[in-house]
Amino acid sequence: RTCALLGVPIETGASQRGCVMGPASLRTAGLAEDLPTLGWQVTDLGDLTVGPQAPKAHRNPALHHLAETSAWIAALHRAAYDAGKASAVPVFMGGDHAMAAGTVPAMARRAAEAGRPLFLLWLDAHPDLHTLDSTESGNLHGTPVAYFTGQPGFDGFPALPQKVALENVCMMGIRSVDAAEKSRIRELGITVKDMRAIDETGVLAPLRAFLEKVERNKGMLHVSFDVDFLDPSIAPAVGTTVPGGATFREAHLIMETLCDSGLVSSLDLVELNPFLDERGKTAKLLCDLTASLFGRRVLDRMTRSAY
Ligand code: DIR
Ligand code: MN
Ligand code: MN
Ligand code: MN
Repeated sequence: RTCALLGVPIETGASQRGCVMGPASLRTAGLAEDLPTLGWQVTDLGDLTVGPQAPKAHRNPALHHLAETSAWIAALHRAAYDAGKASAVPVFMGGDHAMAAGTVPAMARRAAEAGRPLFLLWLDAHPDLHTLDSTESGNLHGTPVAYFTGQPGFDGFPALPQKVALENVCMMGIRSVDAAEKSRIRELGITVKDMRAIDETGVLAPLRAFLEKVERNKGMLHVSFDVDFLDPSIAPAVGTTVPGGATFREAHLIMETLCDSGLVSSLDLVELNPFLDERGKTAKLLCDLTASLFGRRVLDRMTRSAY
């Protein structure tokens, strides 16, 4: 079983700087050392780079860094696809969530070539469903889901190589939704297990229902993990904390259950801002959650100083 790590130090989609250090922080926390102990052969592909870009104008004056972010997305359409060729399970170490506009379509193309549909588990406080016109913050990390499900309003982004079917998307942990996103969720009928739903049923029932659907359809499964999915008390290193997030055990149980399913074929770890971290606490938690996804069991877990 092979896993490739690709660093994606993009921060132009976020409101504040720091995500550029995400891949380095995950490496420092030991991501590449944890996975081999679980029987995985790990290759670190290093960090993707994108050169300076000439500015791109857009009718929405709030948008910032459109040219740079678009260049990252185009570079990822190639690099993420190649990483998917090079290993069974590529892990994309972000970087802000705009990178999902690159990784997810690349994984959809990989799935399509294997004759399989791509499913997407979106773990986030936010649905990231803005178009280039509807975003008021102008932060492009709020737009990838609308882009890769093929919604209109993305002139300025690269042409979409392969779209993800709306009915294959499941969102969990959602608790901060802008008005334009709310109407889009209703209109498109996206499956959103918000925090209220998780409070009521726990994480397991909706996750198992989704995994059964992936299995029935012989799908590949991409997991996009935004740090702000987690409660800020355990994961402070993100620019957009929202109270009331997933607990330590809810998050681990999701990862352990995903591992048991054997269905996960790629992973994004996004929005880690080490500038806001407390002695690497959030980076270490992300590494431990990734280890749970890659097979670490409760009884294997090493004692680690408090989160
Ligand atoms: C908000 C925040 N909906 C925006 N989005 C974030 O700026 O559009 N997504 N932080 O992860
Ligand atoms: Mn996000
Ligand atoms: Mn978020
Ligand atoms: Mn907003």
